[in-house]
Amino acid sequence: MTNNGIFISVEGGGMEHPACIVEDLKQFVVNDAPPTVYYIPDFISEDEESYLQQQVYKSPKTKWTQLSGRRLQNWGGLPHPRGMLAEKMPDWLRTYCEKISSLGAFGGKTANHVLVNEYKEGEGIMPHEDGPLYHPTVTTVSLGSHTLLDFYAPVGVQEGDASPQTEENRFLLSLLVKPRSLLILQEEMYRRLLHGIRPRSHDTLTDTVANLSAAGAVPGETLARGTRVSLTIRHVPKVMKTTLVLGRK
Ligand SMILES: O=C(O)CCC(=O)C(=O)O
Repeated sequence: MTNNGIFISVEGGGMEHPACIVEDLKQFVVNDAPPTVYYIPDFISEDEESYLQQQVYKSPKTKWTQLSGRRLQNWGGLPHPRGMLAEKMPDWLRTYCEKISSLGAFGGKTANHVLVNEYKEGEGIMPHEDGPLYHPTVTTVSLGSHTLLDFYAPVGVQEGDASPQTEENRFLLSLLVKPRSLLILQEEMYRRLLHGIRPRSHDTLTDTVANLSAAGAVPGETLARGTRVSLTIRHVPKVMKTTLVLGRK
């Protein structure tokens, strides 16, 4: 069981997973957002959160890549159009890949890729799409701090609307993701909209936050950001088959 009472069974390798989101998760759909967002507060316990933070910070320094506005660790291999050269997932992440896959998040497949992002207070990520290398579902476990994830319409033809397509004009909604929550994005939220995190140190909540009540927040509230670590857990369908040639002839 998770903290939230969702039944999850985790066994050894090669287990079967449901081909679509399990019935128990439907209560967590965010109805005020386009299809489909599941926001599950307290998906992990405080002990699990501390354990995961410890594992992230005890990973070798060489696992970190510093980018402008955040740093990240890549686990499972580098996704590539010709196929990902898969790397062994460490046990501390494999447990959560299995747990989330057992909710039916990846069409019956098992997550095989995790990006760990660390954002210090005031950092963020530019609006972007996750693209076609992944099964069209992104699942995110948040550790340490909340953030606001912002969603934007793609740049494109806007019939009958001549207003400039600035980021501000394309902004549609935000989601409040609190520490220990699990967020699942599918369909239009994954395939069409862009997502990003504004580089802020505080968030004042308004009714543009589609999951305010589900996240236990009220309009007008101001939340101070701390260091947030996110585990972005996905499935990369195309994996390269490699032949290991040992020794010389
Ligand atoms: O940290 C997050 O929740 C978002 C991460 C993200 O968008 C990405 O890694 O592509």
